[in-house]
Amino acid sequence: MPIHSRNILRRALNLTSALVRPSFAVLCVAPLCLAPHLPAAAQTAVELPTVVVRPAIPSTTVSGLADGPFTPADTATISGAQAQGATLSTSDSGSLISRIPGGAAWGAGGVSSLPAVNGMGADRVQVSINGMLFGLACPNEMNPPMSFVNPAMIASARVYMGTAPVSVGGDYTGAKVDVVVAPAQFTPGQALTTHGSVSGFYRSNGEGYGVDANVTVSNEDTSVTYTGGWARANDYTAGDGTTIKSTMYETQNHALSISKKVQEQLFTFQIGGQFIPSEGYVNQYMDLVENKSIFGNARYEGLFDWGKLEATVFANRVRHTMGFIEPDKDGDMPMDTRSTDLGYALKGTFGVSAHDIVRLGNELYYNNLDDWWPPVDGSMMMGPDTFININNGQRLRLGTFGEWERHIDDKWTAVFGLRNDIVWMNTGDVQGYNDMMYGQNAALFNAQDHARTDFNVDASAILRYEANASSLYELGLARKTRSPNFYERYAWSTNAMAMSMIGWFGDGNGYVGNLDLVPEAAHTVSFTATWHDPAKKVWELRVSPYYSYVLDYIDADRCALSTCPNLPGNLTTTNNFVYLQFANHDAWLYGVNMDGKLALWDDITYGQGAFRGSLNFVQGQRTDGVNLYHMMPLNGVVAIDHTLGHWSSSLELQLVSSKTLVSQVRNELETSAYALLNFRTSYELDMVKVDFGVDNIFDTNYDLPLGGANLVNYQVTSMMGSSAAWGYPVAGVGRSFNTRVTVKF
Ligand SMILES: [Cu+2]
Repeated sequence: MPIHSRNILRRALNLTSALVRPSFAVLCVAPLCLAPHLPAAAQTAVELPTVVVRPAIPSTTVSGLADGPFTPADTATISGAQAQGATLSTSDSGSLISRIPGGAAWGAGGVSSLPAVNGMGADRVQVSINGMLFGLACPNEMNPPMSFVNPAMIASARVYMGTAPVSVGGDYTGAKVDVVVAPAQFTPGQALTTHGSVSGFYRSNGEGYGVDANVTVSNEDTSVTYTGGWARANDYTAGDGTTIKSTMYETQNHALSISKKVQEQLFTFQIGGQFIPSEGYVNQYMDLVENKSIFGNARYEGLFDWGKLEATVFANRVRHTMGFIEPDKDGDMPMDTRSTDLGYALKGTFGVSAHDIVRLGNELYYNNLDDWWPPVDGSMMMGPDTFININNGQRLRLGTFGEWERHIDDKWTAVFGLRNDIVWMNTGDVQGYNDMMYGQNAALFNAQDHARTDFNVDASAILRYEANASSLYELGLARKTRSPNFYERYAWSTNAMAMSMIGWFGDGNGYVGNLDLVPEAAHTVSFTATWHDPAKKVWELRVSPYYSYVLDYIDADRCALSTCPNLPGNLTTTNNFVYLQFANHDAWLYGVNMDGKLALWDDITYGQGAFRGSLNFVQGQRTDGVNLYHMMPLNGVVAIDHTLGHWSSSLELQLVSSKTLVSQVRNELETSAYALLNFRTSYELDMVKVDFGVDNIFDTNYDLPLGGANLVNYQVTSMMGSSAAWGYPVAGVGRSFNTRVTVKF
């Protein structure tokens, strides 16, 4: 290997692992921005008031070795400081995705939003936390991966868009989110030093409060970090004073990380867990009444003469129970799941010449799921047997890729990659609560073969042209494949109640699986242009249009099976909840994301002021004319950020247009346009920082475009006594005064 490349390799390991504590200024050494690798609390000194997206910084040297995969220009990074700043307003890590270009969040429980990027949401966005993947552990996806970290625990999150290199991952069609928690942090010398922070917060709306803490004990080759937090809130109130029922929550997450550096090798071992004793769901019929998890992962990074080797192994166990949380929902109907995740990932990065990097990798991911509903005492309909929804569901994926990154000259870079993922799925036989109501469905399902094997091929090609120090253009082409999840394939009952228990869409509809589903394959072309002043201090503009054609997009059709409920009305109803079956349909999505900033003034007396703005547009439709579900309407942000001495402040106007293109098969609800004004300020002196903010200053009443249906506040009398009224979206949070105090040590 050329000496030049070797030096870059050395620098890479030193930079990513041997951070020195006192210099917490954002270190940007092209193409690295090191701030994201610092623990969240360590970054408060450089905290920006809100999430600002940092585009990839181009480099004219062989760069990929330094910072893992090639970082396309449309990649978004949420730094630890930004994640911690968001804690003032939210305890929901998934909602942070709504702050990046093209990002949005599907409403769910208070700490369980499902991320969506460029119109692709839920399972289409793959989330890894320190390399760990979390499989499905609930038919409503109440415990999505990002619910296993509190925002303040996030040291960095990087969001790769739809044309990202294949080395980033497989089995997703929308985006990949890489979250880093408690990374290694070394300090000079042999003596152990201790530092960390404790913070507490209070939000007036919903009376939310909680604590976040982290502490690191480290020296030059050893680092031990604990990070964790606890948060709880009551139901929130909308702008018109309505208490939005079933939106309370309580959660705690913890992680302990131990890292050891031995010459040019870094070993990290991490354990952690979660406990959620209660989380209400206004857009589901059930609530989460207990979620417990425990996880462990080990990571190795080493530099060799030939390049870099990275290895990860991990295991998770999740135990989840649903029921009803009084007084908003009552009754007795336990539903249980138990899920295990096991996996490894191996990646070799080879510096084959001064111009070429080759990456080869292999990963295995296994998810096992049991989903069962114990009988309800004294219920004819829900007894006497246990309802088995998924019986020993197994999903095994073996992924292999090769990628070539060529630095053609000072201006041109190309990345080509090819990837294969083989997905094996199977599940055992099932039964209902009783033979009379469920026997026919169960017998039909049990008579069929459940084993499925998908052979998925992904590819990605990226061509970057860095015209000069202030402009960059990048073209991306990719095919990304996702195999169906357990419920899309194996949910088996067409009983109305059972169907209503399945679906992470929050739409109040019922779903049944489809054994004939095939994987969906997104073919995406994207183009990104970034312009900025050469020093990137005065202005920056990024424009990123994209188009995806998705073969066999996994959507749903009205359930027409002879055993489906409410036939034939179910096929034509336009103003009520309906019953659906998962189905493949070709579909397209297109859109454009824009973001930028502009320094307005820089003055000793008045500090620094900057304008920040973003605009996101997406549309999606099946080729048969049915609109795709949960397409975020046109939206944007305009903001002024200001710093002066120890003060930093931000005034932000969030604008969202009306949602009128809605999914006809799901009777998706339209929502109106709205604007929200938010303010926040913080004052930091020595080891203490005080944050204060007001969200939704004018107490505007508005409906969440991706919040689904409010199934709790609005009821109609029915056979069951009362049931959810159709036609009511979920209103967003009204005005809230938020404050947080952080003490560092
Ligand atoms: Cu659940």
